[in-house]
Amino acid sequence: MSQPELYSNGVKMDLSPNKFGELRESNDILHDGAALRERMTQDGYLFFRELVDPNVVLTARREILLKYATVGEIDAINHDVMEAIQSEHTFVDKVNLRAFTESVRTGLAYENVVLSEAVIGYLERLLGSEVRPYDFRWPRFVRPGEGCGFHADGPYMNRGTDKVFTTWIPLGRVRREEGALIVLENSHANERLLNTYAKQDADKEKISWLSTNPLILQEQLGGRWLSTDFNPGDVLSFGMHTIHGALDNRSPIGRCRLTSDTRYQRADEPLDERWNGANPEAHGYDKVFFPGLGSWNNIEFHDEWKPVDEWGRLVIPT
Ligand SMILES: O=C(O)CCC(=O)C(=O)O
Repeated sequence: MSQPELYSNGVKMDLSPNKFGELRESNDILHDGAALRERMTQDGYLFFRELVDPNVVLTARREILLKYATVGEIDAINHDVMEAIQSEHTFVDKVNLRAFTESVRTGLAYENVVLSEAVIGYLERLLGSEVRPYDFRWPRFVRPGEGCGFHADGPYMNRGTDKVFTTWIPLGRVRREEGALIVLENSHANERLLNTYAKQDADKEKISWLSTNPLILQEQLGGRWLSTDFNPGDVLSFGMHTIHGALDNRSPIGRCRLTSDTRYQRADEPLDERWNGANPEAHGYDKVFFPGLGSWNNIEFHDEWKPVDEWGRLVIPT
């Protein structure tokens, strides 16, 4: 089968074997805490096939996609809602996005995935302690044509401890050309980044993406970009220093990508207050997490956090 061309941030990926590879699967060590820690230290990520029951994941997919259909983001008239085909008639700029995003983030079926025994059990073994999931969560809807810049999570999550772990969970099948996550091999151990970028605070220092060019970044840091075709139930987990981003969603049939990224740490370590508590501050109370819409050709909308008015509606600068 021929490999589709892959792009990230509009740049064509180099798919030669020394530049691009498959994520290593770690199902063989899932129940061995010491082995999980050793491999996380060595690779900067752990990847499991079908860690979560696929039916639990697909129930969450349906819960969230019905909400996106309600605001006209996906076409549930001409297609099965589970196909997540982008609608031409979004009215997302007319609704209370603050309420909408909270409803997506706190849905019961979604929580059943990110707080599942399978996910928490894995993290308990990895951390060797009780686990504290972050209160804020990042279910992510990525339209065709959209993607994500390269970064590590540390600068966004490091106010309490840098021993925080992300899980990236596809809520349905995500083929690589539909916007799969990519991690840069060995980037978590790059001394220069550990001494500079990793210590920054994204909000205080107002930093943006480390890079939006996968080839230049790879040239600078070395390593292969790693990814795979993801299936429901798969979980990719990584630490705060692993450089990652996404392949652009170039679905030939207009399928939107639905995934989740959530964070967890030891319960006995201090928390980053941006993401925890009854009303997390996130990146400011006047913004909501709503990635994408760059095609609206509005520079503000290249940010994943969008300004909203007092009614929670998108503020579209003129
Ligand atoms: O899903 C994506 O496109 C980006 C996710 C991400 O940046 C993260 O999990 O930290």
